[in-house]
Amino acid sequence: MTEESPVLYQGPKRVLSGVQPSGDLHLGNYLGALAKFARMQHETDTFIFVADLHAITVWQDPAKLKDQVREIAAAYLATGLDPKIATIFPQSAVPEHAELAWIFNCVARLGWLDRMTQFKEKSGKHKERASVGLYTYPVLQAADILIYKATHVPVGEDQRQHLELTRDIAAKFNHDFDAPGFFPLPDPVTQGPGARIMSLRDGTAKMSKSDPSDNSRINLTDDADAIAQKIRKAKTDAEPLPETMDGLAERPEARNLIGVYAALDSRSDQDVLTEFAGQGFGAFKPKLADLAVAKLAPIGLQMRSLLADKAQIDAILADGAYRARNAAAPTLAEVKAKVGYWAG
Ligand code: AQP
Repeated sequence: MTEESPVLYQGPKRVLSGVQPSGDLHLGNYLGALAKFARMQHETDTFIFVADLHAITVWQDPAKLKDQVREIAAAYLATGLDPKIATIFPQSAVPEHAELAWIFNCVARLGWLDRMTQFKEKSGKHKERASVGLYTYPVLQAADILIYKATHVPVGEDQRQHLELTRDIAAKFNHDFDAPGFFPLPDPVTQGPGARIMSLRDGTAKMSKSDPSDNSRINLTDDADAIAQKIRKAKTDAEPLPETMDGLAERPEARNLIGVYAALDSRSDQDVLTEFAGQGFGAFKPKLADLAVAKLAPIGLQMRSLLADKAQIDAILADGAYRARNAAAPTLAEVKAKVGYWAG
């Protein structure tokens, strides 16, 4: 007997992703996520949100949260998202995310969440003191994606495990509620340069907003001097650059800087090595600093100019929220009918 193949989702391709307003955006967020958003909006229907529901899984100052949301929106715009093409909105303005997340809390299994490595990293030694929201964060993430029946999710490598969980939740919902092919099993879009940018101080740790050392990351709001200085101070070694990537296997900091150069210049790592082979960091770092300043300083300038007009950013977010709710509401109505709830 042959096993029946599962009924696949037949709907259109749709992109969804988001970033938390929980600190300064950095080069890793830009290369791993924002740069991909701007590229993908031209290929398909694109929804990009500011993840302010996720942000409060750890403490956020209420007096600052709205401005933090505006900053992420400004970063989206400054890195090329066009609100006439993509739908850009704050997550908290679309209550359907939270409502679907509750239903998914009852679909997801404790054992699945227990395996999430990001919770272990973020809760640290005192996991009993972490918020319940931090633990169920990946379930809300599944709702963020599936409320729009998104099929493609551009993210950095660190989000792969959460995307697997989204696929498990979608498959279990489709199975449990006798709805074959109702939800898509979305694919993470991690390929391409910059999927995992490492700290400038430690080539084995991810570049991260929450790293206490500001020198570990290049912030999108850093000016030209700060960018150049952070690259000058980046940890490296005394060896010259090799001819092939194999020669960087045991040199994580050097490999990271080559990767950053390649991603910023839209070239392959090997291509960059071929240009710099035999040279030391004394020669390479100034070239990388020039490139990073040329690519990133204009983003910071543009963000500052956009943030000077809060009313304009708020209008873009309000329009995006209206469009997002129109897209989310029909999915939630269908889900409620499948679960056996009253409509409305
Ligand atoms: N170092 C990185 N390299 C490539 N991509 C990265 N991303 C984050 N760090 C890197 C991607 O950026 C997107 C938005 O991330 P987020 O702010 O929603 O959450 P995060 O992954 O928790 O970001 P941080 O900077 O690492 O924050 P903290 O320090 O709070 O943990 C995601 O697509 C992510 O993959």
